[in-house]
Amino acid sequence: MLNDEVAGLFEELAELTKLEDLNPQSFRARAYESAARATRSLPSPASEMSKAALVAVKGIGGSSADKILEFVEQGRIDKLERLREQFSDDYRELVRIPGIGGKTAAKLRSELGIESVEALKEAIAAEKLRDLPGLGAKTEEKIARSIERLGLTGKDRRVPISEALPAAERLVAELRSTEGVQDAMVCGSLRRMRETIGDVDILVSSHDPDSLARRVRELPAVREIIGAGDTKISFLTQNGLQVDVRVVEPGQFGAATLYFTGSKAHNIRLRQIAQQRDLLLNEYALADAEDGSVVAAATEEDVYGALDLAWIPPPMREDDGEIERARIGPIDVVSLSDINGDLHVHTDLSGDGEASLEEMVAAAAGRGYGYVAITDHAEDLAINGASREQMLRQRLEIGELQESYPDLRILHGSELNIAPDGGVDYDPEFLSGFDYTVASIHSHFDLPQDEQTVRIITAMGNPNVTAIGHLSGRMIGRRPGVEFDVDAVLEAAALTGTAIEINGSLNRLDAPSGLIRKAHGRDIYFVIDTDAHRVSEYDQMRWGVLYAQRGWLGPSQCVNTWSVERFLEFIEA
Ligand code: DGT
Ligand code: CA
Ligand code: CA
Ligand code: ZN
Repeated sequence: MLNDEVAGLFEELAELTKLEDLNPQSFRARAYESAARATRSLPSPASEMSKAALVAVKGIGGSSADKILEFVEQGRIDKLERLREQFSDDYRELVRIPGIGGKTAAKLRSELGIESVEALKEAIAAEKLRDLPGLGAKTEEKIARSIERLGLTGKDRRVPISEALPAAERLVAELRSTEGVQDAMVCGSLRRMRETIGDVDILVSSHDPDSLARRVRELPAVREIIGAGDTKISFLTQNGLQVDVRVVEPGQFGAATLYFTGSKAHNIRLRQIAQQRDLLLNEYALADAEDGSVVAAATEEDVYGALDLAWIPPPMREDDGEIERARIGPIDVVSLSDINGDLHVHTDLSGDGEASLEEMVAAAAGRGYGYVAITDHAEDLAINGASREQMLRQRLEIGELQESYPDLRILHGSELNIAPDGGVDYDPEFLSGFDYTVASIHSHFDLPQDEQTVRIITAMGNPNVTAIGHLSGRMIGRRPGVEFDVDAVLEAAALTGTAIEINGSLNRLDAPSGLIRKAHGRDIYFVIDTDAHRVSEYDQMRWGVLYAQRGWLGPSQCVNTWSVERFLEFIEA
């Protein structure tokens, strides 16, 4: 717990240092980022380690070690407190708007006194930005559009899932290890894998709900209590996340998680179905409307079952046809245990990759996968791309490694860059030497919609492109995706047999679920990838799978659930 908490503080330090240095590539910020990763995977609690032991860990330097010790001893890091004062939450939100970097934000603050998105919107309405040196009317319009597309508006602000989910999972783990707790679970929009969330909902079961609710107040993650009743408590975390925790008796846990997972529209439909059967459904139970006797309450399966419905995976609960589907029988969506390989994996041959080829391959084998594709960045990507010579050398290394892994098929691939005209790196002959390629958009996000559509379709038509990576290129909460004609792109995927990636990184979750759903039941194939740049990121498969469920993806349309033989036939074709 402590290590995660300290890691979170280092991440925040990195974010704020970029603002202080007016440089997103700030060297000091990078040092904090590696300290965050290193701290998260320390073998023992940081409080039990000496400074010497901390510094000996790769990624932790002397000054980071001092900060860890400072936090262990004093419960705070001075430098962080100072930066928090200098850069308010509102100001930090400002910098998340595409088109506004640290430098522009600093200019807005010094020239116009703008410190929040609200103030920025007012200044745009008054056309004040266009007169600032280096900005102009075009930039002003672009920023206005970004704000609109991101839906960033004051108190309605929604938090990107990448900020909320890891923090919520840590809270749940902490609650589970609290005395008197039987079970704890993330509910609400987060369990439904919405891209952004309003607040975090957590459900806890305990035989003594009242005293437990009191104990929740004392969790270290709690910064400020904003409301508390007998069995409910709402608070803000140290990172400003709003959390509702509710405690129920274990016998009510299923009815309660069902209710608080929502969506509201899904709940309303369930309640109507219950009413038609003279039953009452609320957060405590499904009960007989007349005598109040409980029909089902302990598990979600019980409640759905009593309504003659199959259990519905949470990401599907949006009242978008899932209830009709659940009447027919069990719902066959992809699950983590179906996954047989990861096809978008980087090594340290990519400038931004951290683990060696050996480490990434060993970890894939450790997961019991039947296949893995090593896909380092291709040469056109500035700084991070690998040259032809490096790629050929890697191919030889893979050939040698393969001998040690008889049960894991190691594919030599590459992540290609889709140019504005739809072309990709290298030449056709060199490309045909790869077993597998995933082509992605890494630049020119602002082209008009029809150009983006042609761009993507052209890449799909390339016989050397197996899959399209993170299709929209969005960074949730930070950058909207490219605009393209979804129907035309799906049509091209069907015609060319090019797979569409579902990228499991919480910053991306891309292709968007609406597009996945549109492909449901058609001859269009998806591949759920992690885009791992380090060993721990193989875990992102879990999120990719849950997000795919939001698009109703079944294993038959997900190529990396297939056997090695069937999968190899697919990429050959
Ligand atoms: P959010 O927080 O805006 O991202 O979205 P949710 O879905 O997490 O909504 P939230 O936190 O207001 O409430 C959590 C769940 O509680 C919601 O998904 C369904 C349930 N719920 C809340 N209010 C109502 C209500 O008025 N009626 C019903 N049937 N369910 C509700
Ligand atoms: Ca919520
Ligand atoms: Ca809530
Ligand atoms: Zn990648």
